[in-house]
Amino acid sequence: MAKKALITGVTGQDGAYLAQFLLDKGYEVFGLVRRMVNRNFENLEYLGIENKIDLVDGDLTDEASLINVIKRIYPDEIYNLAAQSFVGTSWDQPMVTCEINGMGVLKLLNAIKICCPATKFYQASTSEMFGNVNINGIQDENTPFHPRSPYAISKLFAYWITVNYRESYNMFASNGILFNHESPIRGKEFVSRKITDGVARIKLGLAKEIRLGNLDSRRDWGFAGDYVEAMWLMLQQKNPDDFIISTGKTHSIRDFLNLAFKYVGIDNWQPYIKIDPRYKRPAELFTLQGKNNKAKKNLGWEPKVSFEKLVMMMIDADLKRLDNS
Ligand code: NAP
Ligand code: G4F
Repeated sequence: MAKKALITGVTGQDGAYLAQFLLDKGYEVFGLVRRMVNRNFENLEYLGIENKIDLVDGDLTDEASLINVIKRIYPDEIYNLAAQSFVGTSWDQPMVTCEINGMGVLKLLNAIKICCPATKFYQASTSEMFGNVNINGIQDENTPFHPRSPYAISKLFAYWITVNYRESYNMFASNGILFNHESPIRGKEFVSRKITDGVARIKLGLAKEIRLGNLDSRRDWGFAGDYVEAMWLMLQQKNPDDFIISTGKTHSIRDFLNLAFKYVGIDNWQPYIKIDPRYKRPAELFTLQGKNNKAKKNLGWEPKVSFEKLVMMMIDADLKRLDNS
């Protein structure tokens, strides 16, 4: 019989790629979707899987809905990818962010403990939890946390409650500490897609500038399609554990701009960039670079898509989209 997986956040970037990955592995895939006036299945449609997933109604902030869904499906694996995932918004809406990203995870773990304690659980933890610790070095699973945003703080609660349920109730609950990962279906509010969409528009004569904040921050950027495999691998291990998933390399926003503009034949990008204080953050996280040795050794996982290839893939996809619109 096919294994059953429940994905929360299935309409997001990672949810769509993970659903595609699990469908290819022969899983029966269920996706939790919350009520919206206008539901958006764009990412699932982009990957051509919108009709292959069983969509179930529920919201991470509503424990009763989670219990109902879990009792209906009895999934073998649950991947919790749902979140208010935009760091910038977390200063404007700190309570909603903590309600979904923090308490929502506790509600989901509790629902699993009550209904199906043997179900394996994956929690989407984040490199944001490290903050500026070890800024000149590389972060690994032993680096202490110092979160710098309401988003990171909410995720730190979720990280520890996942560890706690594992230790208290012997549940199979693992944290993936994922560094930034992007793709052609990344939300346009994130800097990578904002740049590739903006560069494509400038190339096609549809825009004149891109407004950005801090160009000096550095991120360890990988491809989302590679990272969802690591999520799955974590739940195939004998024992639950926590893993960093990253490329091990770091680049600045300026590096990203250099590469993106160069790819469309523009060498001097400075005139197209306007610094806008609206996009600067109250507390910045300057540098992220993750050491992925544990994942390489224990999961046999490695990133396949390089930074350069990722940027080109995203620009190609944005050029194609805009050409067709
Ligand atoms: P994303 O594209 O923003 O997707 C977030 C998903 O969560 C959407 O499907 C959204 O549904 C859903 N959601 C939000 N609030 C919900 C609620 N109350 N109940 C049910 N669903 C809800 O995020 P992503 O980039 O795919 O990231 C996936 C997860 O990994 C997130 O938890 C994120 O914090 C974490 N993470 C991401 C990265 C990265 O670089 N991408 C790195 C580390 C960790 P709607 O369509 O209804 O809005
Ligand atoms: O693309 P970003 O918004 O991603 P950020 O804040 O690193 O968060 C992403 O990665 C985390 C993993 O480390 C996830 F947990 C989280 O859910 C999300 O997926 O910003 C990247 C950097 C920041 O330093 C920001 O200040 O880019 C800088 N930046 C400069 N100008 C900008 C802009 N960011 C955005 N979004 N928009 C700008 O105009």
